[in-house]
Amino acid sequence: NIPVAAHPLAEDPTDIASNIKYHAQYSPHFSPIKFEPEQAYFAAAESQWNETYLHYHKVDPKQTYYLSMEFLQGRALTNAIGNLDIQDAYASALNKLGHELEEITEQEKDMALGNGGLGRLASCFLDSMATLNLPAWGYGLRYRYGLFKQSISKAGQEEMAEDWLEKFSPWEVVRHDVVFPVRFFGHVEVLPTGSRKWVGGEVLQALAYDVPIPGYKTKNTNSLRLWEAKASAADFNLFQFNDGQYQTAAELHARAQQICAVLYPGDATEEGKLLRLKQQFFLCSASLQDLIARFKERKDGTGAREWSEFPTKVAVQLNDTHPTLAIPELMRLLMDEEGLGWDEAWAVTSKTIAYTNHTVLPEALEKWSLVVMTKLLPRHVEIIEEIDKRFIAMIKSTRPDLESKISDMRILDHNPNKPVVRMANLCVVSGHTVNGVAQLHSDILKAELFADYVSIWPTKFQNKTNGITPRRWLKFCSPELSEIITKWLKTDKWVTNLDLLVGLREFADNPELQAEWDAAKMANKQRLTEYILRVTGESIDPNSLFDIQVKRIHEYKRQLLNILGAVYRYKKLKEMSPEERKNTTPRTIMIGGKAFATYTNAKRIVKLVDDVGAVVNTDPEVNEYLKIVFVPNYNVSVAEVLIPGSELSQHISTAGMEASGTSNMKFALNGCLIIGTLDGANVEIREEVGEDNFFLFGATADEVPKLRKDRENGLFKPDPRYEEAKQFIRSKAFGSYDYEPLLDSLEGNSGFGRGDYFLVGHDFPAYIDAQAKVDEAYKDRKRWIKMSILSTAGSGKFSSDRTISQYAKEIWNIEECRVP
Ligand code: 26R
Repeated sequence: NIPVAAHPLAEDPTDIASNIKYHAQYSPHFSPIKFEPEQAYFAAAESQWNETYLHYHKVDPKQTYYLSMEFLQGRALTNAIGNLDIQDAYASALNKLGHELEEITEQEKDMALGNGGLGRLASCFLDSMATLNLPAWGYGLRYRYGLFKQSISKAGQEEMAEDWLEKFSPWEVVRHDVVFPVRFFGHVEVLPTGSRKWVGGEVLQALAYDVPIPGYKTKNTNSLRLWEAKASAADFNLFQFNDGQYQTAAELHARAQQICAVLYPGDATEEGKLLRLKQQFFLCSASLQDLIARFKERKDGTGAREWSEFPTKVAVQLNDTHPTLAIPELMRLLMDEEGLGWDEAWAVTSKTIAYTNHTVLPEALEKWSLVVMTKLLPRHVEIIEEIDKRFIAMIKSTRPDLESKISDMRILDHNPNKPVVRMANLCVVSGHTVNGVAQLHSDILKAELFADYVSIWPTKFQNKTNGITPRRWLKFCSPELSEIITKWLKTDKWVTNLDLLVGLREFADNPELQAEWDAAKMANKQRLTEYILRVTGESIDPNSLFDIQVKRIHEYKRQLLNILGAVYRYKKLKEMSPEERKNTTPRTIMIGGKAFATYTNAKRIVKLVDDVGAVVNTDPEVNEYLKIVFVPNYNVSVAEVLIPGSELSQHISTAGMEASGTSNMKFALNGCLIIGTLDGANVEIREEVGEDNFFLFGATADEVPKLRKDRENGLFKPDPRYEEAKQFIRSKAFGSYDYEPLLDSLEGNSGFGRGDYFLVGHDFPAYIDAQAKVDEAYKDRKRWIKMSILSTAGSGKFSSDRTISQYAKEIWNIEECRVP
């Protein structure tokens, strides 16, 4: 008896239900019987989305464009209805139609167009931009296949393509009228006027797909614009076709398809590298053409605007060096297409572009072969060479003291064997602002990586400590805890003003709050227990301490330290009498994360975790006290189950190597205590939650270089407990897989090893001691719950709303533009 009709912006359950019925029947992409609740939401929200666009168009505020090769959006439905604050109405609408909200949300595939921290940060930023009513859009690529799906077999990690578009995504709209040409290869021609023009080569079309980014309880709905590559119909030459040259005609189409086929998988062959460079340029060129068109179209629509006005209307943020080609591409468009001179174009470009660095790992600092780049982008190489030349001239004339540093500081590295373009240098020289992503990281950038530039441009370098959206990462993923917080703070304003969480401190000892807190955490642990059973077949004990490390598998993140600690714990448990075991703190250690397919040591770590788990979990002597589980296919929606159910989480990278970390913030916000090193944002989290509520261990960033030297000079004395743990693995206690190469990487004298570059051996004893403190603290239930409450109470700083407000004020110079 529910009517079938469309109700824009429905809030009433019956209206929502009739919306859903309407779209199930009339939406073009589905057979009439197919049930599509997301479609119904979408149509309702579309009017707000259009209103936002029109409002920005009318007001013409300065707008930010966040250029990123990665966006890790995860699922959209819970977030969408939560932001409209219609969860309850929506759930009861679905009930009227015989469905459960949870079952419906589970249907949605994760939009995983990113690898890890950098991609998820971009998505949290979009959420905050919309919530803060900022005119700010994301630009990215619409990869046909996102991050691979991981499964664990006897052989270890296996990768499969993840087909997120399998049954079409209801969360995107194709804009057939938004298409820009993007050229590759070709050559540069000098026109009679003396100006230069890039011609020839192949021209592909960039087609826009828009994903709506709703703000929390605000009308503002921003856009994430994703580009897809197409060959134009004109290129599909009928004459060639008739000539039987089907191959030639179809080739461009095939090459177009390749560009957005897959998210870059990491290390790659020379061929793969060219494709990555094509992807990067494709994103930059399409996005810049689009935002320039918008700049011209706004105001009076005549296109007659002063170019000097451009930096007062447009801010472009580069998410790491991946979109660096935006710099020479903006220069090219301004000079070759719009007729500006070098100085004018340079003034506009350098006032528009800013760069965020996300890593100091040398292997992740992008360098592109000059030979490859010259073939693909001949005009851009000319421009880069000119920027380089002018930079060197500037140093020589104004800073002769830096003359000896020029070869390190310049953009081109003319190494005779392999000349390269250093993308980070190009960003630092060309951008108006460079920022790191946590205080320690920004300090390291200034003191080391970019030290020479700091003396030229002392005010160019900033810190913007990362943040996470409290909507997805608390309110929606842990409704139980959220309700308790709202009840005790007597307001739900913390959802958009996370600093209000400090108000919980005064109740941290209150037994009533503690009981409610405990119950909410237990409910989340129960949910996690069911999840683990479902995906691994392993039953874990919700009364044990839930200890989680989830992140990409990397040697610097030291999952190996975690598993060596677990092996040591297992060995000690085996040596105990049954009576002694009863006095220990039962633990469930969960480890999850994906390894790059070609990163062999990372894959060995995955295999080791799984092998150790297989032995420990089936050992009747100990498995009441210890379980070790590898959680397969870690992604955003898995994180939404793991993080609320966690009690201890591990952020144990070698100090100085993790730029920030962002899951550390999500765990802390969810009342999970951290065991960690003084690295990345851990430093600031510890400051905020209080040092009594953080299990600290390990060398500090400034100690690391000397420790490495000492190690090289044979001055490292391994702790016997460390030797014992490694020996236990070598004894084949966990199967016959060849762990020698992995264990050798920890030794100083091996062909495989880097002489324990990541200092696992040095930090091991301190780690074991810190873990013993965790065990003790957990035995005192009241104390633990209090620490958990204080962890949440101290997490206010880590809202991405705070981070984005700082970017808006201190880098972009943009203001809110609220849709009335
Ligand atoms: C160039 C290519 C090989 C490449 C290198 C590195 C592609 C992608 C990356 C990902 C890096 C840059 C990344 O994800 N960095 C992470 O950024 C997070 C958000 O700022 C930080 O929290 C995290 O510490 C950092 O590792």
